[in-house]
Amino acid sequence: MGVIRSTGHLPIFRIIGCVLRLVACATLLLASRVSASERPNVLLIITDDQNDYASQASGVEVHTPHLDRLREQSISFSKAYCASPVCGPSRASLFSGLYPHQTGAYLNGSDPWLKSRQLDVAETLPELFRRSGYHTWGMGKLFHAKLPESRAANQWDNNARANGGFAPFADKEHQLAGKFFSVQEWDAPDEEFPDVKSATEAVSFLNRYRGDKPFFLAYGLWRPHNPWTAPRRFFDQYDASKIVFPPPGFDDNDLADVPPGGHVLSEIYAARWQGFGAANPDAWRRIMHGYLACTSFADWNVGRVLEALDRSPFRDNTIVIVTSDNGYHVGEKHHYGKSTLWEKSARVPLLVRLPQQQHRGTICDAAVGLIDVYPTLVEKCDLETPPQELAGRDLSALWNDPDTDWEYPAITTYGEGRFSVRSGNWRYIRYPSGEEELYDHRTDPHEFYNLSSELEHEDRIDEFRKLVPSRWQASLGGRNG
Ligand SMILES: [Ca+2]
Ligand SMILES: [Ca+2]
Repeated sequence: MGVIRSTGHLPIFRIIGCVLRLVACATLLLASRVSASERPNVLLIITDDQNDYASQASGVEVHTPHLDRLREQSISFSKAYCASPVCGPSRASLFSGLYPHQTGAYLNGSDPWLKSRQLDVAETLPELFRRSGYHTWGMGKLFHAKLPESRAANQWDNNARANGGFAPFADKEHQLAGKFFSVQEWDAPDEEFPDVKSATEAVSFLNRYRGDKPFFLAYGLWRPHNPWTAPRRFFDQYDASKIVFPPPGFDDNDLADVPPGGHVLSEIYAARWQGFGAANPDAWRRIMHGYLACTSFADWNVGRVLEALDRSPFRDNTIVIVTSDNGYHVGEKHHYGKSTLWEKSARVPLLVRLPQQQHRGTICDAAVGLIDVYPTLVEKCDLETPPQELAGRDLSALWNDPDTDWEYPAITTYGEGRFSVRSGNWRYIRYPSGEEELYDHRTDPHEFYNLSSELEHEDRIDEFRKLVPSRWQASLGGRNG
């Protein structure tokens, strides 16, 4: 009988077992769904040619209230650097997680996504987000380079390449102001600017998107890139006679200790700027006024999108990243433009606001790169593994533990063999001829004093030389500037 009872009970145990397993499965399934739905949204905002004037130590007064507010809510990287000091290559690096010396994309006009073998097999950030189950939405100046048709068509769910005509390029009539190098107050409606139109679209997306998938939203601005045209009210925020001038990073005799390789870069835009009359202090001051007005105009556009995010249901589960593709000289080192290996071209704003503003107000002084954005997003958003081996590192170690030893140098290159690195308190530069520069940022934040020939720094320079890549991918071509 005992056997019969026991056989009689077995089905009950089995049923209980089955139920328990079902409950466990359902719990796991639910948990995985919760975890998938808890993956954060991402709002990536990229301004264009925005240098470090808005940082507190710059000595330049610039009105960026939205960036200032975001800084209070974010982890702020005080030493963030682009991988390349011009638009196309910097963005190729940001969106691929590969350095220019790995892809050959050194110069603007190099068509990196059409020509580079490495980029051909790499996944872009939006491609990876999409493959990982995100809704991808892009608008404005993002890649600044053509992608193969099939890739362009498949990485943004909003078909950004066609939407509004501003992605990846602003078309000529929307760049505003006939001359590319000009300063002009604009009295027509705001909506004539591509940055405003793109921001309006981004605001509309945030207002209406209620999809099941988390989103990756990328908004690329054209400003403060020239032409320095902005609605008049942004010019009016500055009293032209009170603008700090010349800018604090200017020294009349600065280039005397710069080797010829540095002069070559500093002269890239010389002809254009002589045409503008920048050697005339009044014209130069006018350029500064235009650049500051456009920086404030960019900030206003960024603010519109941030405010829309904060009014939306996504406020507390979105990672916000605001940065720029490269910095800009407004006369510093006798240079008007980018394309150099100095701090003014290489340094960019980088703010990361985490969901629920975790670690808000943290200032991180480690030298980091835009190269680190890709791997950081892979980790934070639990993305699939991309096919390319990422060159950067997940930045979250820095906000999880501010005392982390961050021994990774922030590399900026411009052309084969032209190398620059920020590490600790130092900037080291090496040109293909072997000419070098070394600056001590503890005492020389504007890089006035080239210490590379001083014997006491020999060992340090030896260490920096070891960071120069042993292999440089052949250049894909393009143009300087
Ligand atoms: Ca740029
Ligand atoms: Ca100097």
